[in-house]
Amino acid sequence: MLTFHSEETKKRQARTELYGGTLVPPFECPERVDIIIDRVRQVGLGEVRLPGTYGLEPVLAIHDARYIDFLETAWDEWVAAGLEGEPIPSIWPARRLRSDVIPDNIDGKIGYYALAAETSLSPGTFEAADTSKDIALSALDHVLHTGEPAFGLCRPPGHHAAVDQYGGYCFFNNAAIAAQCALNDGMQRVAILDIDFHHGNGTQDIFYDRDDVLFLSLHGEPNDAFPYYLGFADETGQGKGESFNVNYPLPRHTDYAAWSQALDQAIARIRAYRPELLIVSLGVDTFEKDPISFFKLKSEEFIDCGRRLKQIGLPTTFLMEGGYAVEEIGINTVNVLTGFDGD
Ligand code: OKP
Ligand code: ZN
Repeated sequence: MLTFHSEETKKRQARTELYGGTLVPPFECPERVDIIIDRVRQVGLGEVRLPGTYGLEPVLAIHDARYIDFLETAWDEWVAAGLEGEPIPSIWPARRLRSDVIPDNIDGKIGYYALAAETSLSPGTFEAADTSKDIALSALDHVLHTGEPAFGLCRPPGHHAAVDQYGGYCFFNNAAIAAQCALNDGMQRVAILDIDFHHGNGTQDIFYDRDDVLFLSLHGEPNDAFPYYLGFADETGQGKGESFNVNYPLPRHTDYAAWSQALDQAIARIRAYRPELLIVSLGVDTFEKDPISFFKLKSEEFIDCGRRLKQIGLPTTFLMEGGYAVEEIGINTVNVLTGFDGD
């Protein structure tokens, strides 16, 4: 399988993440891509290519123009305001406040556009997100042109990013951008299967009222896991989109036996939808040793996951999302891909 990768993703080098009341080095660190690409080469997964450049038009097809502009200029505005740390929101348009006005003040804008506080902005974040989207679209293009699978080693990840909100380490929703491009290219139905530990709230929200994208997510139950306020089983879509959103919330300590049962249900639903393309939001934070998650998947079990995905028999684009057990992230990610390739 082909991999799309760029060192430009490492332009995001935030120093801080707000975690447990202290500022720590971000779990979503640039070394993640080094370790994954090393493993891709070590096992001989296939050729590694640089992405093409697609510009902002495909981003504008999903995200709000003023949100994109905000991400591009936020760091400079923050510095111009004389602020010294990294931009972290400290107030939001929460319940009982107005969310129909966007402040001019950078502090207010950050709160307006952020959905969570762990994700500090930094110089280079916009450029890294722009490249991450290029990687996703390059992987998609390869799949559309050849029918062969491809892996987009995206960083930063995308599935928490909504139309006009960033957070959970995500800025541009790579999977949503890719799905929309496939539809614009003439496809009628695209399925996005999100197997990251966390619910793909951004992707769900973007396609919630549509029937041309089936979104399915296996994740830690919202009662107990980030992003907490979306991802329940009763969220099934609305209007035309009714029944085209499927959530599989799972409890703490879920092991591969239970997780793969939910995966099989998701696979059956995907087959019934008869999509022309499958996009896999590939997070490996379901791993037993992930530092911020609570499922119990073992390294070898990711191979079986890849095998099951192959069984669906669809042109498939894998896009990297989360995974924070950095030491094993290469093994676990590439295990899914080799399982799919059938070695
Ligand atoms: C991004 B992706 C856990 C705090 C979690 C944010 C997690 C973002 C995950 N105590 N904070 O879906 O892997
Ligand atoms: Zn995750």
